[in-house]
Amino acid sequence: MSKNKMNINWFPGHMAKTLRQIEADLKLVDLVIELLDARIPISSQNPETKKIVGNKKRIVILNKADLADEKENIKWVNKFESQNIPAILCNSNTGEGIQKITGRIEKLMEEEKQKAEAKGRVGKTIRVMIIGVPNVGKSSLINRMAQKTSAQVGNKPGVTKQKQWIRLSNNIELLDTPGVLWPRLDNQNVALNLAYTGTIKNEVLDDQEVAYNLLKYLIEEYRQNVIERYSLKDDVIEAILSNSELEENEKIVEIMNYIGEKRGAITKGNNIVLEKVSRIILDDFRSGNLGKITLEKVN
Ligand SMILES: Nc1nc2c(ncn2[C@@H]2O[C@H](COP(=O)(O)OP(=O)(O)OP(=O)(O)O)[C@@H](O)[C@H]2O)c(=O)[nH]1
Ligand SMILES: [Mg+2]
Repeated sequence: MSKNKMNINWFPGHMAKTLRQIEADLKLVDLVIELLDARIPISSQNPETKKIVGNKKRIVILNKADLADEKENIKWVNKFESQNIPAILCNSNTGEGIQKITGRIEKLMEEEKQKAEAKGRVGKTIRVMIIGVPNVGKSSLINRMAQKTSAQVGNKPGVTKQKQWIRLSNNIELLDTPGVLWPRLDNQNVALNLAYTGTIKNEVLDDQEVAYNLLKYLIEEYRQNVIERYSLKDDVIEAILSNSELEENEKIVEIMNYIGEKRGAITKGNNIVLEKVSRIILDDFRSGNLGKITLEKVN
């Protein structure tokens, strides 16, 4: 397994341009929806978000909540709320949780609304934009929010760059182009988390290395999910893990072999094909077949 792939630069060429675009768009909105992956709320957050968003009001959406551990979802919501950041769990594929968003936006803007009304400005529009790392579900969320309220999409005159706005309710409009932020890849743990969830594509990290590390985590934190998914035997796993003749990494490879045996990932010569096992594990994780799993827990 190669280690050197870890140090790849992650689209730095687009970074400055994207950032300028986001900064320009931010000037047009009152509030930012920051979309995070509920399975990796830390790794899917751009470290510069606070700086980029500045003093704008912010709502966090923990998306793909359907794929994450329900107990951990609740802990994460509480953690954000305890920092005064409204947080909502969503599944942008089915629309679950989406209906809560406009209510939270209105609540967050209540004070501004009253101030505006005191000055005689009634019915002021609240403008919102979505930001998030690639693949976190920005487009899905926009489509969901639009559908739910039978969106009116249209050009608005009077805005310097003609932007598309989607009217969500009487007074909320959503910018229909999301701000794509880059994830942080200088940290190997973050890079792996983004690879497990499919944010970083295969060219960046190799499948075997990613699957090996994922399985290691799953055996520690979600062992029963692995055992059930591949019909493994508890005592075989126990025997591998307590085998003092095996190094720690050999134990995980041994479990990969065991999964390969169970799933028929075997060549004619009866060798387990680790590449195939790796794909099986990664596909099962990403599609939710390994169950609801959170990779970063509140500590
Ligand atoms: N299970 C699940 N899948 C989701 C959810 N939201 C989005 N997806 C899936 O995640 C993938 C990426 O979704 P997109 O909406 O294209 O993500 P994006 O942030 O717009 O991606 P980029 O435009 O590439 O930055 C798609 O396969 C979606 O179906 C969710 O809440 N749950
Ligand atoms: Mg998109």
